[in-house]
Amino acid sequence: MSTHVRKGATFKTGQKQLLTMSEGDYDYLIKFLALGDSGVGKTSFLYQYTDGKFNSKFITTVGIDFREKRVVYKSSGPDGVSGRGQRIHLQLWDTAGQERFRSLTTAFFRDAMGFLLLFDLTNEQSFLNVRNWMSQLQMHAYCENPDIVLCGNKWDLEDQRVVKEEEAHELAAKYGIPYFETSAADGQNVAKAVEVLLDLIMKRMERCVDKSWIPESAMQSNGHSAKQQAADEMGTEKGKCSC
Ligand SMILES: Nc1nc2c(ncn2[C@@H]2O[C@H](COP(=O)(O)OP(=O)(O)OP(=O)(O)O)[C@@H](O)[C@H]2O)c(=O)[nH]1
Ligand SMILES: [Mg+2]
Repeated sequence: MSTHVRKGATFKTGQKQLLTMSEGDYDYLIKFLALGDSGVGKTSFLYQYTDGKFNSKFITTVGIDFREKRVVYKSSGPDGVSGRGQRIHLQLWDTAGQERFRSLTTAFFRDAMGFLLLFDLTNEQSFLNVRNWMSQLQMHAYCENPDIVLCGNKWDLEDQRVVKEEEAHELAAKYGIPYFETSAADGQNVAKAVEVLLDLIMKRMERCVDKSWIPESAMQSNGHSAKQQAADEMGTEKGKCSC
């Protein structure tokens, strides 16, 4: 049985669309969102990922912004062999870390499929606040256990580092999420963190579709496949996504 629904299917949360398999020149549109305290490097991280550039000047984000990038995702099958590449259009939402924008930025959490949660390795408070950001995610994301990658950023500032690698790994393990030490300045692990998040999303999607257990032959009613319908229904109520 194929693990992919056909183009045109959507995964929704309420009325919002998280992921679209489009008829355009890409197969999937996927929305990620970067969050974390002000100054941890969210804007710099995304700028490094999309443009391979870094700006040392701090221009705080006002409200919300986004960047885009096209990538090709190759899933590996059960035998470890890569399948056909999927063309992914990544929409990367960049939120303001400042408290005064909180109600605006959390309103965008529901629209995102995956999250890059950043803290600053040179700032203890930003690490302590990871717990608060996790609670915010549980409250406002499309389900209670969304896919998240934790990033300890500013890895290049070795002499100013105050957060130990082990304690960051422990915290990530407690939440059951991957952890990477990143640098928006030199690019260390930036692409890797995004790739791992994308992999989690694609695997979640395949599990969601597989869960409908509907054979291809039973599809195609009224222009909508039963499998697609099942996929649409997966995320319609917050917290109900079991995949
Ligand atoms: N050395 C170093 N500096 C960094 C790194 N990432 C960000 N910075 C610097 O840290 C400052 C804040 O970075 P931003 O990317 O603007 O932080 P932000 O998280 O987007 O902040 P808000 O928009 O206020 O939420 C800037 O001066 C960046 O140049 C990094 O990995 N290494
Ligand atoms: Mg910013």
